[in-house]
Amino acid sequence: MSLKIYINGKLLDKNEARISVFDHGLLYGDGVFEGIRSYDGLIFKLTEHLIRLYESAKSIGLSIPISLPELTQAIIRTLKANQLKDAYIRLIVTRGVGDLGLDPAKCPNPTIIIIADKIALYPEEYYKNGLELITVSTRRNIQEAVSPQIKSLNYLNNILAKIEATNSGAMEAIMLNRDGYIVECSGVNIFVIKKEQILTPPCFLGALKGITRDTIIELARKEEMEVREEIMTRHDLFNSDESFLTGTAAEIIPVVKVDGRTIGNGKPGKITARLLKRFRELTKTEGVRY
Ligand code: PXG
Repeated sequence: MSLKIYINGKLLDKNEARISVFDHGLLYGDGVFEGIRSYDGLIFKLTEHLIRLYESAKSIGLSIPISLPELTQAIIRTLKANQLKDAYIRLIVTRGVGDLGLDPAKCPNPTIIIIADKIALYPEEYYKNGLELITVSTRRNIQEAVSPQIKSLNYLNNILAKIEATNSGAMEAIMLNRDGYIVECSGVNIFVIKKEQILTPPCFLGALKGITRDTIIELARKEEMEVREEIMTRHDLFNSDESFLTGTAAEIIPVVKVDGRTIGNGKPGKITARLLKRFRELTKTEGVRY
């Protein structure tokens, strides 16, 4: 069975699912997106993802033509049409078709796309052995240009960071803000554990307010652990006891090396493992059923 893709209310075969070359999503990266996961028939943190999508859209002056409940139904329809229980859901809203020219007023109808596919899991060895990170020279977008809170279709900032990391043989890139403080990686948030305190960079420095990040903060506080948003430099990371990355697709991945410095004892830490366990328990019980 060929994958069915939702475009503006229609479910189309993967081979027939096409958008115009005049769509401003393509011409200018003018649009927004979300990446959502479902676990065994439960969509995890769906409302949180949708709220973030509507907020990204509002920020770029894009009015999503259907309501949040309607979009929820469209997602469920797409998941059911593809008989997917464990899925990665890619939601895209572009400015729509216009002519050659930046003016978004030329695009009366936004394009809504929902791709729901099997989730490509990260190799298990990352969770078991941890990842190596490298600091890259590409700085995170500055808020005065395009807010890092907008999940826009222009992800070049993050892609450039990812390319730098790959060229240096690392899986992920640490991105600093223009002042040299740690903010996040190319598509995941970062946490540092020092003396049993769980620390993560505050969003105002330039990190996306990740939904997995928020979930981990909540889980850790429920476990009576101390969690704080903290302004950190590479020095703080080098001298941490544990570190891990969070994101919808990645969940929680331990970090064992940063710029050649071993973190803790070079093995994934105990607190990281405990949080991953709690997180996986939560994904089994919480979510929108379909
Ligand atoms: N930082 C950035 C810059 C992101 O785009 C995260 C952190 C993690 O946030 P969540 O809410 O997922 O915990 C993201 C997340 C994709 C894709 O292909 C999605 C992201 C990043 C890279 C690729 O869908 N989003």
